[in-house]
Amino acid sequence: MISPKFFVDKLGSLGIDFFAGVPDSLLKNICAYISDNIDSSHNIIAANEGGAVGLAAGYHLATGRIGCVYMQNSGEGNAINPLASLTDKEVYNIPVLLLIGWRGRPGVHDEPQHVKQGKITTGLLNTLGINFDVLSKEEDKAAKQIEKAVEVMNETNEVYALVIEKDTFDTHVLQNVEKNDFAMTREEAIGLVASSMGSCDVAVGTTGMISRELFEYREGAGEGHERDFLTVGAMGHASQIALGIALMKPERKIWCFDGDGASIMHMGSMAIVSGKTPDNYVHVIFNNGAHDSVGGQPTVGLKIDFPLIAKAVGYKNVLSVDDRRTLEDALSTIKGGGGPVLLEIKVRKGNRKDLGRPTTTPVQNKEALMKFLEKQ
Ligand SMILES: Cc1ncc(C[n+]2csc(CCOP(=O)(O)OP(=O)(O)O)c2C)c(N)n1
Repeated sequence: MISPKFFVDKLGSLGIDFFAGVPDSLLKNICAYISDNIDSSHNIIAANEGGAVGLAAGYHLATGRIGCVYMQNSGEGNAINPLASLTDKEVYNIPVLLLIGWRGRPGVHDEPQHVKQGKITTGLLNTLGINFDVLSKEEDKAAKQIEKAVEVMNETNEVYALVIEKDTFDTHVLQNVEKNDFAMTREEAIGLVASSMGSCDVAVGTTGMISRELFEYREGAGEGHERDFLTVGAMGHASQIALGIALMKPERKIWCFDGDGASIMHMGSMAIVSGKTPDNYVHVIFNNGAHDSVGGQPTVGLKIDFPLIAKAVGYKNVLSVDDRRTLEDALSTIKGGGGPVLLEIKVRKGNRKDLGRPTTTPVQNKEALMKFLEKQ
């Protein structure tokens, strides 16, 4: 395995000391090391991976130096547009070093949402004409690959990618943790919101622990899962899936169970929700100020005012709560109607260690929900 310090020092010795990206569980150790050791003007956790490419491009324009963008391979989709129309050699020809966590690598068991992306990870790089190496897990070999990447980028000004397999980096536990001590855990808040849903209501859960905790809540309550769409991939799009359902099923209340990281990833979608004025729409953001599902790296979630943003784009009702009592009050207000509603629930970071995963496949989940939506 490679020590994160070795990797970051090696990049530094070759002039790369600017980072931007979206954290990933497979890159957890290297992301944690970067967070702990690189100052916040040289490590920017971006809203999405395309934004990170933009940041590295701006950094290059201002300094002539090369920035490093880290991402899970699911982020390739968000990054393709700036990679094809900004940094590409046929456009501005701007060098960026990509560090791509390879979830779902063929032959390695992974969750369903990573299987397809794992198969196309290197193919997408080939299609984009981006040179890449799969980073060796041995430091001396990895050092040579990094040297080659930087040499190619210096010579050609082209983007270069290092694709990272599982267990490439040694452990580094994030030290620089921004603590919050809100009264509720996310799981407790999810349970309270789910238990207040009406019998015809639908929930659309975002990527990561939120959907897993919603699934576990139903299991614990002895309920079925047919009313919940658990969006295992497509991070940041749960609010639009919920909107698509809400517009077609105006007689049902549709709840989006969103995260702060996910809603920031495609925040413009909030303006599209309010623009359609769905009075049956409730957007709940479980705000722990972190990308908790992939290692707890900070988001700007607790530094921004979600209710004010929602109000500004036109949500009819906005509420922010941070304990059980105020949440219960908010849920009874929501029962009175008046959507679209934005409910921010400030929660503690962390999850139960024995948290399970949905036992149904994505297709089973979809079919059960569609059947549930047909009934009235
Ligand atoms: C496009 C994309 N980038 C990155 C990821 C990896 N990822 C999965 S969950 C997650 C964090 C979600 O954070 P948030 O929405 O705040 O919810 P929390 O985990 O804190 O409850 C990330 C970054 C992903 N699935 N898709």
